[in-house]
Amino acid sequence: MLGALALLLIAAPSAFADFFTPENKGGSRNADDIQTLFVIAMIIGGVIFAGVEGVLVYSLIRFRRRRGGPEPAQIRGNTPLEMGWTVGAAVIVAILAVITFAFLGGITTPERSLPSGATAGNALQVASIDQASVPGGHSLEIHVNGQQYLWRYDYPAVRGQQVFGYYDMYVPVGTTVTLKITSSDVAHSWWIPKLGGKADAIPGHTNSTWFRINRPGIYAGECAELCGEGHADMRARVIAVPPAQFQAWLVRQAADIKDAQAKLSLARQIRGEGNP
Ligand SMILES: [Cu+2]
Repeated sequence: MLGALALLLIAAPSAFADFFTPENKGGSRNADDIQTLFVIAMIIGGVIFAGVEGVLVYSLIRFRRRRGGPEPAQIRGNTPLEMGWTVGAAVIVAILAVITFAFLGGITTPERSLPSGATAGNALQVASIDQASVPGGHSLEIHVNGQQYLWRYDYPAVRGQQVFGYYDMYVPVGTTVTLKITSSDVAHSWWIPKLGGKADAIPGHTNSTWFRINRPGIYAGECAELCGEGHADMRARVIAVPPAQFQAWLVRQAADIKDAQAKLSLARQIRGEGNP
């Protein structure tokens, strides 16, 4: 049984993430900050765990009743000790709260795009870009819609032509991407571990999150809210490419969609003629 269990775990290395910590580093700053907070809390928790378990195991061995020996001392209550660890625990919680609030701003507030990122001057000259989401900077706003069982992305329009895609989200590197997340059926959760925390996708409500990827790469994730029988297949990838490549993709996608829509309406017209 143990062997089979170990084999199963080895067969699913992605379930380990980074073994002890969340997947991190090389994605986006908010994910890195979440990882740092996790490590700080884990170290404090680890020291306490080792201390408590150490004293417990030591006492079990050192002060156990020996065969034929007298009954060990029975101690009930120790006010200074109990006061001590109550105050100590409260101090640790306060320290954790202060550290968390120190990081929280950097996690929730989008950082600015890099000068090399996509701007109205280069990659986004064909699309409208949103100015409001990032203080003092610009961002690429993408609308994410969870649907049983896929993710739909709506990008800025290209010369009036809507641009959308599924499963793979293309983004330019060095550019702050702000996501507006919602759902058109049940509750889902958008989660690309290396690009930040989970964001619920709720029907009738819009949640926001952001990321900025500095190097080209592919970042995988999946729906993190059980949403029905196809939940396990509700994966997503974010593909970060250089701004010029992103612009080319955006234009091509707009043209493909325009073409497909034209063909569809033509097919409908033809059907309409044959069957009034
Ligand atoms: Cu789901």
